[in-house]
Amino acid sequence: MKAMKNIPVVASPDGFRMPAGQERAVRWTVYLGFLALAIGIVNGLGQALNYSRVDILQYFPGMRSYYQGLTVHGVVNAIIFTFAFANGFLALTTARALARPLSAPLLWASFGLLAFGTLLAGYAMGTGQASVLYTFYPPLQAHWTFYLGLALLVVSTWVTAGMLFRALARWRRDHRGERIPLLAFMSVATYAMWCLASVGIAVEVVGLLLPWSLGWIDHADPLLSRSLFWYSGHPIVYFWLLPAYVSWYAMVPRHAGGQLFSDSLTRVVFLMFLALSIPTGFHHQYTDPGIGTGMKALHAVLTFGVFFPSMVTAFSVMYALEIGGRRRGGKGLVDWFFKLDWGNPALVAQLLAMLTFTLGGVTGLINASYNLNQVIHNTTWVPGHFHMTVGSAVTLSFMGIAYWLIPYLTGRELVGRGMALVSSWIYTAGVLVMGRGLISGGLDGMPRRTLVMEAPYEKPTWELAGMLTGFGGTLMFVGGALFFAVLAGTVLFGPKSEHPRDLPFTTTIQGPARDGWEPRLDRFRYWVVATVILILVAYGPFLAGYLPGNFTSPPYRFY
Ligand code: HAS
Ligand code: CU1
Repeated sequence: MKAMKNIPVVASPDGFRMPAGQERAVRWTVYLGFLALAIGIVNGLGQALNYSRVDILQYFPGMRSYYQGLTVHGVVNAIIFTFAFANGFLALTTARALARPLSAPLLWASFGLLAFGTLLAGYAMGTGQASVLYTFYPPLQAHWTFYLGLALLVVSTWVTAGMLFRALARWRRDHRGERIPLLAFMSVATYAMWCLASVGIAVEVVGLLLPWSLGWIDHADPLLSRSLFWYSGHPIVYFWLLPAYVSWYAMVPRHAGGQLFSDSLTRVVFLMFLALSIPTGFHHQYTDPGIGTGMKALHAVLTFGVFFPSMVTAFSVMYALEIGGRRRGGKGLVDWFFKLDWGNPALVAQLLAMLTFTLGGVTGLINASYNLNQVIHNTTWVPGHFHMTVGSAVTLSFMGIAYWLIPYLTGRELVGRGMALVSSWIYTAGVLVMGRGLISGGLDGMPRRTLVMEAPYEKPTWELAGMLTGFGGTLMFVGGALFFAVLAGTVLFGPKSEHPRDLPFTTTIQGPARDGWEPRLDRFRYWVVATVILILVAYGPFLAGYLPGNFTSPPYRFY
């Protein structure tokens, strides 16, 4: 069975479409995500310009403070946009991969929860009653609608997860002994990871913060809340990233005219993310008192572990690209790279996403080092890092996906291909310039989450870093605006397309084996048990020593 040349990553490679009503739900979910991104990008401009001492936030309707803007920016970009995109995109990939419909009521339920959660959290943030940032650490307290909104956003991902798990279980019942189509495997593994990961934030929000904001509990426990938050807060970055990886593995090789190297290796990568994403949360809490040094060191080591599947991804994807480049006439060591189709907006956005992500990876390694972290923690280095990961690898990839997904979902052709290409380049240039500003400023002690314009302790050397941050952020905004022009143009004015349409999925060179050890990769149940054991090892000692907690902190509202 091995070494076959052209194995599709989906069942029924000759074509399948979701029923129109279900596709409509996916479309609206994706729209909601991009609407959130649009709001987030406008706020992002305000945040970046703050570093170059230009205050445009004062002109935003209803904007009372820097922290309100920063909260909106973080929540809509990092939570609403990413959740919506994952819910819509991975529902579509799962249905296509299994070649079976999902459930229209569940798709709409997930959309409805997302929309209602957005409204509730949006109300709290928009009226200035939740300027607690996207990490919402107590003892800062927000209006209860903020916490309830967040809870609903998480529940919407659970509804999607349940729907995907059910579809897979039914597919397996009808296809006994068959390997799960790779595209479905990746999509479901992503949600399996997130289901285990989101328990922390759910317990924190529903069990502690919501009752506290309603006055049912008088005091909060900051350390317990932070630990529950980061239990979910590290793996959440992979919930953002993995839909992009689904595209890099299953679709980008096709855009590039190449092929994916190995089915099994890809499955191993996703299983490593399942197992290793969660037991690493303390790398956000190296400076928190109350957590043992040994446990922090364990999380540091496991963080280096979860670095590994991304390294594998880098080499795997590069190989797929190289095949494409060589098929297009590329010769020698690097020529293939330039022979790639640099005129295809869907490909270019994702190639640029990969290039910036290499820097995101390098900075992540420095964050993860227990000792080096002391230098950069709570400085602008950290937003430097995450704009080269979620702010570009993920966002640019989702933009790239949109360039074929929106035409696929609307039956309209992409308008403004040139503008789409320019958008990606400008956005990337912006991320790199802003990243340079934030990273160097961070090394120089420039604090994150600070209105530097009003900081009395500013260092003269922050001037250049701040200018680069503001300038780069402006470029990102321009790139983003061009993206939205393309998106709106396509949805509203794109010419109706005649082509038969399918998802642009790739084939693998080494297909899935039916015998030997490889079919065991598909036994999610065992991998989930292994993951739970690892989580108990990583969090058990802390919780056993700390619970029932120290609920001593009164609420604070500084806004
Ligand atoms: Fe991180 C903080 C460690 C990845 C997001 N991270 C953050 C925060 C966010 C975030 C939002 O250990 C701030 C949270 C807050 O508000 O306080 N991060 C890591 C590590 C990784 C990592 C080790 N982070 C991400 C991803 C994110 C994300 C992904 C979003 C999507 N991060 C940390 C740590 C902190 C942290 C600490 C706490 C810092 C502190 O003190 O507060 C790794 O997963 C990175 C692995 C990445 C790679 C790169 C692989 C490259 C690929 C592209 C290949 C290119 C190709 C192109 C194929 C190994 C796959 C071919 C082209 C050619 C040129 C040929
Ligand atoms: Cu992390």
